[in-house]
Amino acid sequence: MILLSHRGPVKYDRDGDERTTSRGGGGLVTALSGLAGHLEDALWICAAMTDEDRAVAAEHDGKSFPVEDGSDLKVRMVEVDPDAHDKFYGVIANPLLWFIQHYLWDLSDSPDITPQVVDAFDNGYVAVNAAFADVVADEVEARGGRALVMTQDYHFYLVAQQVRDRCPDAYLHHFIHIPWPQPDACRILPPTMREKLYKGLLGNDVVAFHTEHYARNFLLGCQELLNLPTDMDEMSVTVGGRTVRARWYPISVDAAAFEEQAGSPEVLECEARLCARRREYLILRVDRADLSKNILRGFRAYDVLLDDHPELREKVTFLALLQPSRQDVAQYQDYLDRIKRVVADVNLKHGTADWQPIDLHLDDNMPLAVAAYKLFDVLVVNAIFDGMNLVAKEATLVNERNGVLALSENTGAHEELGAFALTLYPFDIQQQADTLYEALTMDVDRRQELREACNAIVRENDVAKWLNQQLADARRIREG
Ligand code: GDG
Repeated sequence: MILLSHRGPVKYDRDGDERTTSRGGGGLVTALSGLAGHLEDALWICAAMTDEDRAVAAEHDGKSFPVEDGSDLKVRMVEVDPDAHDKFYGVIANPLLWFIQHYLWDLSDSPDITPQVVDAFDNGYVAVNAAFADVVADEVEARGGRALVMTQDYHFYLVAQQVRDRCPDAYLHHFIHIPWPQPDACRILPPTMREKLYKGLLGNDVVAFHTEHYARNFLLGCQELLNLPTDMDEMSVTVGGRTVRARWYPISVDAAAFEEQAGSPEVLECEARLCARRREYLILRVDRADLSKNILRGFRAYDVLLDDHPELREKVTFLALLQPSRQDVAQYQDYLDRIKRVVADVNLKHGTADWQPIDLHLDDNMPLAVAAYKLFDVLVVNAIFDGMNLVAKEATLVNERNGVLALSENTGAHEELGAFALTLYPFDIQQQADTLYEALTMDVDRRQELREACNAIVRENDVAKWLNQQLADARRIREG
């Protein structure tokens, strides 16, 4: 098996004379890392992100090497021309594609498809995808041309078609971790660009998503934008005499590993600190500081909650653990500033000498996040759109206070957990404030019932099932 994703399972850095190793960030790496090590002869291809990654890659002549974590996993870090990478990543993947797929553009004003964007597409996205497709095809050929390739996410929509041209017997599977939007959203891109992206993906045997809804949107796009014959019962599309299937596999977490982490000394230490300063109620959110996560409206809803229910003052804290993200993209820098401003406003308006209504942390601190998962009374996940949202699943697994999940209807997780959560409508501020109040004041038996139901679903549909179902389908389809 060959895995391809932009970020890999390890990241190398340098601390003085020492080389340091850390796990790559983000939900995708979290989900895949635990699993890939169990697969025999798995190779994970990724981009060399840091100077030290590039040094490690050079030490191995750009070839694969074992990850020193006791598993069988090998990694191949691919060095990309920095200028092409900036265009690929900073102009096209984030923000252009990310914004289209999460419906984030304010279309009266942006995006402008300028010659610079076209250049970034041709000399960034297309070029970087071609470089990775070459590496993947080399590795497939080294395995006799019949490997299983599992490509991840929105960075690599063009890889499959190029690999297929060189390796027609490979089995190509692409999992997309973010929403697939309705066809009209893709009309932001000129036909040349959007057709290239769709056709690239159609080089796969299976294009996979978190939910059936995204899979349908993809097939509708094939129908409406490319005029291809689709079968909505079989969930497939015919292209160049081949059948390409759209499938859905809800991603999840490694329940056992996560519970173990929840009992680690680092987490227990953070937990003690949080307990020492907790008020009666704890509202929590844990997110990358990403525009899709709807952080500003979450704070505005909390402001309304405090206006409507003065009896909650000094009794509740909104703990917001946000990891700064994509600071090379202007919209994300601006978003962080806006977050800080709205937090300052709410704290100034409602705070007292010894009570800060919002406790904002802007850093990368996974032990603190896990400790907070154990302690919340209400978890807020009010994303504008979110492919799945692993935070909702992780928190459900380890919470010890019958905490209530307040979950946006526009997350993939809502398809599985929505029946046992309080649904948030992410643009409706009053509804979110009212729902927070409902969650905070819900009787304990009902809270326990909901938490146990969510917990059972996450345990049943864990990340091993996510991967095994994809592998089983691959076997079935291959054997035909
Ligand atoms: C994308 C899609 C989809 C939390 N605090 C820290 C930290 N975390 C971890 C969480 C969780 C992950 O980050 C976030 O995962 P999400 O799924 O919530 O969100 P995205 O990063 O946007 O992930 C998403 C996912 O891919 C998988 O397919 O569910 O819809 O957008 O695991 O525990 N990680 C680190 N430091 C922290 O402080 N390193």
